[in-house]
Order: sequence, then C-alpha cells, then structure tokens
Amino acid sequence: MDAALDIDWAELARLAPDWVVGHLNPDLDSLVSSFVAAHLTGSQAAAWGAPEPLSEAVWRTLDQEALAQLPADGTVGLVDCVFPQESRSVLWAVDHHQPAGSITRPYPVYLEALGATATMISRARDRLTASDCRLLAAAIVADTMALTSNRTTDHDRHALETLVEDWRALIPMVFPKDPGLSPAQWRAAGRKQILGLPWASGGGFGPAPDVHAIAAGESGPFAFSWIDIGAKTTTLALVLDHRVVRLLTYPAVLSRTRIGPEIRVPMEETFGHPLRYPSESRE
Ligand SMILES: [Mn+2]
Repeated sequence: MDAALDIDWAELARLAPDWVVGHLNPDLDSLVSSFVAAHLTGSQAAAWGAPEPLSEAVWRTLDQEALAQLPADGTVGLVDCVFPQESRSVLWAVDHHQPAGSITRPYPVYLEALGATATMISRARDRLTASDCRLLAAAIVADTMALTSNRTTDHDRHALETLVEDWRALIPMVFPKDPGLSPAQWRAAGRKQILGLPWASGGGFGPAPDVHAIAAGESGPFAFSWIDIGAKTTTLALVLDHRVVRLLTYPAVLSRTRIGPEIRVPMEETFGHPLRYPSESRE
C-alpha cells in the first residue's frame, strides 16, 4: 500500500468553514463525507443542490435526516470535490479523485487517488463514533461498488475491514434489491454531463431497471448505464428519440470516469459524431 495521506483535522477546524459540502447533487460519498467531516471540524454539513435520488434513499435507510441545503452565503469546506461548482469562498478541500496534473488552489487541498473520500476520513478513527464508522463504510461500499470498481485500492479494502464488524451486511442497504425509483428518478440517478452527453447511472445486485421505460422520457442523445455487482457486468443503453437504440453489456465493472474505446466507439457510431469532454467528470 502507498503511504496514507495525513489530514490535519485540527487545522481544517481552525479555518472554520460555515458549511462542509460535497459536490453538486451529492452522492452517498458526498453526503457521508460532509456529515462526518463537519463533525470532525465542528462545522455544519450541507447538501449542494438536491441529492442524487438513489443516494438520498440510502441516506434515509441509514436513519439519517436530510442535510440542510447549502445557503447562498457563507464559506465552505469541500469534500469529494476540489473545485466549487459556482463562485464560493472555499477554505479547504478533501477529495479522492485522481489529480489531472498538479492542482494549485489558494486553499489547502488534500488529494489522494482512492475509491472514496470516506476512506480518507476514516483514518481519523479514534475520533469517530460507531455511527460515523457505519456511515463511512456505507459510502465506501457505494463508491467502490462493494470493492469491485476499477478505482478500488487497498486503502479502501483496509478501511472497510476496520470500520465495522461486517461490511458485507451493509450491501443490501446500499444496493437494495428494489430501490423503488420511478423511471424519472432513474433518469436523474447519478446524472452527469459526460463526453458532452447527459448520462445517468445506477448499480446493484441484479439486472438493470427497465431501460425502455427510462428511455421513454428522453429525447436523446442520452446514456444510461447499470452495473450488476453480482455478475460484474456493465450494461449501457444508448437512447435517441425516446427509444433505446443500442444496448450493450460488458463483462466488467466500468467506471464512467475512465471511458475506454470499448464504450466510446459504439457511442460515437450510434450518435454519429465524436464525443468530447467539455470538462472532466467528477464523481
Ligand atoms: Mn466520491
């Protein structure tokens, strides 16, 4: 294992942001990381925009009250992202995404290429409550697709093994058999602009939700992907004119942030033009 990055929580507390927030439309890693980092720094956690629907459902299952919405004013500490989505006064950032070159910001940035921000926060083990540990473990399960994703590291595995007695018991909670989302909620799940396209995604044990019902609400071009954790497959539905025009299943757990030619080429063929990153996707 590479050496672990040591976060100076006392320093982050001294900088005293009004709010600790994750990325826009927070996923479980953002919700949990903001909640626990706020606890570690004596600040308040907030959500930046509406939480991603599947993650919001899991957050409720974990008996957590909805986070306050981030107000228009006030300083922020960022978790699970490095750049604010709009002009804000940022005091620090803690994130697990691979740096695209060296990142220079006018505030302290703790950056480590791991499967989840929750893994970085879990190292403050002696200051975490049992409830914090359970939340962090759930976030690691979510962000690493139960340690199957290609972004999983030994640090994530180690964190899961030490945070809770049995992290596998969290799997049905994080990936419920039927999360009960409507097609519209699936269209919003994990939705980002990737390669210039609206792209929603989800994952769990079992086959994808009804991709045709999801497609019916999209004029396209639009992509929906589903990771079946048990089968370790990724299904990709490409949508044009409210219809699935191409349905592909790959024998691997593929992250949308690392798109190789096996995904890009069929997408470009289907949509008929080159796909480009207007900005890096952050997850
Ligand atoms: Mn994350």
